[in-house]
Amino acid sequence: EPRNSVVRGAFVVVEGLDRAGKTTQVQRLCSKLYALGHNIKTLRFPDRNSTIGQMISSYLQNETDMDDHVIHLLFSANRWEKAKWIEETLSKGYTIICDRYFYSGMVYSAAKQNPSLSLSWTKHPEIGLPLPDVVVFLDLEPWQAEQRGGYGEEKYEKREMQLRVRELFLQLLKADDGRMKIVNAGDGMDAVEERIWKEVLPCVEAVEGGSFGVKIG
Ligand code: 2DT
Repeated sequence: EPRNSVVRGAFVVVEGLDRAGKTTQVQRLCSKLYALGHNIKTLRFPDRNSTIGQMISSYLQNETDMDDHVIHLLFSANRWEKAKWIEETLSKGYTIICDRYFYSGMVYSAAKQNPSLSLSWTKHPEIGLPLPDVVVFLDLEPWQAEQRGGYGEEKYEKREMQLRVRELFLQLLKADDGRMKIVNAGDGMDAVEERIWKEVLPCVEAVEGGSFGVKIG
């Protein structure tokens, strides 16, 4: 059970390109926070367990084709399925560490260069979702990602796509209000872990101690 002194949990999002080490870093971050006595829940998007998540998974594995707008809205719906759970969990005092969120949703869809699917269009279905307190963007140059063993078989794991995704993440970062932190993920796991920790811990402590978030506007 969460500690009584916690006003609400913090909502922490980890974003980045494929092969940036998100999964490992999310695990390390969780165990460090847990060891300090924080109550932690994890989440990842897409959440492939729901019916919508299974449709997304089938799309990513090139088993089904869908219109670019349709798959975009399914990714968004997959977050809306969890929105209430996120709010309730935070208000119970759990800090949530989330592997990808609507930032991925925006940039991966906009990177397709569909003329009727601009970066600003992609944001609309996300408006009203719980807003993260801090977003760590694990930045990696695509050539570094490729040195880490090449990409997998899924839909977006191609160099051209990854280059555009990175540019769009950097564009979001420029327009951001300060909650998005860029972390160089090109070095060893331990160095990256330390950089993430420096960004996340102060935020978790501040939120658990009494500052409140708002919704995506
Ligand atoms: P993983 O490899 O992390 O499972 O991601 N994606 C993800 C989108 O296109 N839109 C989204 O809203 C989200 C959350 C990024 C699978 C792929 O799905 C992409 C990579």
